Amino acid sequence: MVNRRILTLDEFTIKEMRTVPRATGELAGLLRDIGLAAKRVNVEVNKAGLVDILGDMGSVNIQGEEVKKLDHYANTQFLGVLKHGISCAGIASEEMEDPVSFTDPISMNSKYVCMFDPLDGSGNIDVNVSIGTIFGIYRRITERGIPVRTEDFLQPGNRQVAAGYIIYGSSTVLVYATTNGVNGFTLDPAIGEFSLSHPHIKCPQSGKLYSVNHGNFFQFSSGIRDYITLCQEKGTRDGGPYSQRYIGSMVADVHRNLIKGGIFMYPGTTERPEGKLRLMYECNPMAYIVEKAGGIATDGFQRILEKVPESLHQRSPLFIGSRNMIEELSGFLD
Ligand code: AHM
Ligand code: MG
Repeated sequence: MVNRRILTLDEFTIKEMRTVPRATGELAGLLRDIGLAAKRVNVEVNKAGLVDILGDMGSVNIQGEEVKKLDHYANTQFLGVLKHGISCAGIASEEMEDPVSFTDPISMNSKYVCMFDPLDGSGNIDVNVSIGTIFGIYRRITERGIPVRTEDFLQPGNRQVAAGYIIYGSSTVLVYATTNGVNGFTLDPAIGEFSLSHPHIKCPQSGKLYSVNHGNFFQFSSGIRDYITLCQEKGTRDGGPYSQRYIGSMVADVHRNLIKGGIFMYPGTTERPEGKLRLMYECNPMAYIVEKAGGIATDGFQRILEKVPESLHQRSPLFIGSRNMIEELSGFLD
């Protein structure tokens, strides 16, 4: 007997698109392709300890960081699946210096481009800790029928039409947001389908979790240090100290805080005034998702989604999470 209470990712996206007048189904197709690539990456992540895919690939990416094998694999999967799909005109990725535009006639006629962090939290690959993929989808600016160009990718985050992430953790979860809201799907390994498990995700207005790399404490501004101290000393309006949780995979930290309520911070440091996270591949998609769930994302001065990007690989400080917590933090940032 088929369990018809289960709604798969494909069924859900198609159903959702049907509510949009004049929708062509391209976005649903693109999300399906991303889900397919994620399933392939998931298989490799799960057997990473068995085959010799672990460890450093040796090369150094354009951020000056070592590329691990699985990062490379994930990048190749997303690139390959979207290139051969029919709903994407090109992708930009944290792992590639330049965006790739797809030049076959079908792809050139597609209206969307995609930004990817193919495997976030790569430092955790070797040690069996949750890692994830982050993506943001934009409508191209150039007319259809020609290869996409840099300006199609270099758009502010508020131009995203959808964004999402996949977490390869104790279970594999895909969460995506559109103007209609945020929904989460858990991969059912028995049937190989992402099934709706977290409908209408809303970020609690307050929480009791704060996530930050404490090792950088003395490199933060005095305002941030004071806020962290408040979290530890007397907690908040609600009373009681917060609990500190920091996985080191931003996608997993933000996912937990999105569900339970909390704040994630990666501020600028004296060594890295712009912080570590990439605006286009990490901050913008997560900001879009959290805002659609009712939370806030800021760089300390302005909304992440309003930042006008100057380059594809630029970094940005990030403060993201429950509304009341970010509002409380902003008193310390002034
Ligand atoms: P990555 O994309 O190379 O994995 O780096 C981003 C990761 C985030 O997921 C995480 O929050 C952060 O780096 C951890 O950095 P740090 O070790 O400085 O706290
Ligand atoms: Mg990353």
